[in-house]
Amino acid sequence: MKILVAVLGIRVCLLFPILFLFSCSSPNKKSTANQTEMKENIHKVDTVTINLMKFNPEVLDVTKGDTVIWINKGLVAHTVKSYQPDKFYSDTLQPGQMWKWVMTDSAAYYCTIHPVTMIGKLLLK
Ligand SMILES: [Cu+2]
Repeated sequence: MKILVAVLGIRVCLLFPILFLFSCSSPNKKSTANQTEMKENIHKVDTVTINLMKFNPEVLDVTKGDTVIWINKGLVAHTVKSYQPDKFYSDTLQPGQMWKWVMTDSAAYYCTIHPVTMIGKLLLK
């Protein structure tokens, strides 16, 4: 009888580490999958400040799916319009207002109110 109990005890002792290994390996796989999923779903938010009659930065590197927010911190109204027709065109941004666009492609743009001096570029990486 004592031998039987000892054998059972050894089996139980061996069983727990095996169960522990299985329980640990499963979440690790899930975690790796989640991290990959998160990387695909995370997009940056970039800001272009409009001030002193300029877009700052004038040239911005972006990744497809990134959101670009233009914030008018100047004293007068501005717009954000792509040179390429029908790509994007903000409403008039009064001082303090902002406008955003989700990037799908590279684009050069300008302010329709100050087209000579206010020019910017978004370069898709
Ligand atoms: Cu302007």
